[in-house]
Amino acid sequence: MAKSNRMVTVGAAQLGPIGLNESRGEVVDRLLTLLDRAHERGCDLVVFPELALTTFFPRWYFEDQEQIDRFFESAMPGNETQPLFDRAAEYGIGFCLGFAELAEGKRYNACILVDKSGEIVGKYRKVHLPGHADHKPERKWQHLEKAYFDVGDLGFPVWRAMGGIMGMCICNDRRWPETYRMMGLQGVEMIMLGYNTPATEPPWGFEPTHLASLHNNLSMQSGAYQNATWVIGVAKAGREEGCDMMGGTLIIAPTGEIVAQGRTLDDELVVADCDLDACNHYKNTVFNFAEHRQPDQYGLITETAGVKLPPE
Ligand code: CDV
Repeated sequence: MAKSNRMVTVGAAQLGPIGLNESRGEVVDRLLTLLDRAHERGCDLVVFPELALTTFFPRWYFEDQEQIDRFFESAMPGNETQPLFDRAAEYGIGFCLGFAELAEGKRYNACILVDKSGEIVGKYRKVHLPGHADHKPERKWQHLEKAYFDVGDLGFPVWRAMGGIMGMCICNDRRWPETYRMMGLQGVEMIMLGYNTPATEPPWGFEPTHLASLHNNLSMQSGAYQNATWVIGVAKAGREEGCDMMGGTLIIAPTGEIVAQGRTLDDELVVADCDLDACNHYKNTVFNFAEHRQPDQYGLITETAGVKLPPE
């Protein structure tokens, strides 16, 4: 029987570690292998992680701008990424790809949505940049996203693609309810996101692995449920240049339930059939925004970034 055009078979393409000196060509070959597997398994859409073409370079302090810029793409597709676009179009598979973008002198932690014909139909630039802007030699690992990237300037757009309403965000964005709600208010039905999350040493201090994993699931499951949307969270995993990265790739239904999850810390394709009509029930009932939200009462959310304490 033919698949309904509201059923999207998604391949969450987790990546194992990428070495500092691994070339774009070598990485793209790994992405192509995952794409081949996705084709064999009947996927319509493949989601790759944040900064999927290189190692997670903000963990190092580089003084020289040229050393930083080698991790950035100034064209998308470029020579090295073109084969990914070609193979995906040949298979009729759409994909979401995270990469470092150099555009008009600005540097973004970005991702794109490519449709089944190989056209870029959406772009997102990461808004919530974690970490620090200054070198912290006392830290075992740097987290220099605030130094190497500009804050995303595209807001949280959504696009009509793959038969539904699709949105994207990147890594730390997944911890913020505003991210999901901005897309929820535009009727999003599937949010794709990739992440690079250390298993024990986030920039805010030591955390046991079980908490890193709890917070990963908690954020994405609540974002899915409270906005009645699918969430596809895809990890870069394993020991990358000595730093343990959390896996935990998840496909989450609009009920908040996990329907598929990664089992390894390596390149792995996690597949699920995602019925976009499964969003309808909660969008029309408990989270019928038009009927139940009270935006007049939410002023503080856009008035202030920090906490406004009550008077003493
Ligand atoms: N790449 C990220 O944005 N990582 C952040 C933390 C761990 C710095 C995250 O929220 O997972």
